[in-house]
Amino acid sequence: MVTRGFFGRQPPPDISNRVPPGQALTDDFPVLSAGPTPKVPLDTWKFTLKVGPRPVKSWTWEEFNALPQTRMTRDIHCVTTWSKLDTPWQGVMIDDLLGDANIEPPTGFTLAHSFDGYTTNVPTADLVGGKSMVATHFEGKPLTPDHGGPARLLVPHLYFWKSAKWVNALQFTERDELGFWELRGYHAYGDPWREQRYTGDP
Ligand SMILES: Nc1nc2c(c(=O)[nH]1)N[C@H]1C(S)=C(S)[C@@H](COP(=O)(O)O)O[C@H]1N2
Ligand SMILES: [Mo]
Repeated sequence: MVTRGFFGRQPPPDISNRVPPGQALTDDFPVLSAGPTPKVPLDTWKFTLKVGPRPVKSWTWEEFNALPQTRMTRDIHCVTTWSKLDTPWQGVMIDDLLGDANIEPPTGFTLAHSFDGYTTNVPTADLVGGKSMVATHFEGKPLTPDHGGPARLLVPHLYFWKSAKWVNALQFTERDELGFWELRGYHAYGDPWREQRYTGDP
């Protein structure tokens, strides 16, 4: 913490407008998983883009790490009511995955799949246009296994359950197919600013 005394000191930044309704700030990084942390060996790690049932492109860990890397610092909001500001991530933008696969977004909806069997649905428009990445680093270090390492989806503008840990595929679907938590009472979209926590929230 650096202070510059009474003169020239900036007023504290207003952060209240960065905290969505019903959320409280935390400096910790809680771990929330539906099951145990899976072991994901890098030598068999593979990430796949699918259109419906059809795989269109896969990357090994080595190939994935040769893709353009982007850094992105964002606020994150968990449906269990914690928010964490300015979390620094690094990884591969979904835009760059589509670019490397040489495809345009093929359908309006996406279902993310993970090594632990977890799934979550996100409209494709929420993954492209610089909004989302497959993150491999947090705070400049490789993502730890409990937080989804080696790689997790990061969709920071939606509740954090949309950021699938241990992600291994994005499947583009014709319809909005619900994922693990969405089938169990969580909102299909999950906008923290509209407090879309549960099915039936407006
Ligand atoms: N594969 C997988 N991804 C997951 C989960 C999970 O159980 N499995 N839990 C989700 C939930 S409910 C939340 S709040 C965040 C928690 O991420 P963290 O443990 O890094 O805080 O991961 C999400 N991604
Ligand atoms: Mo969660």
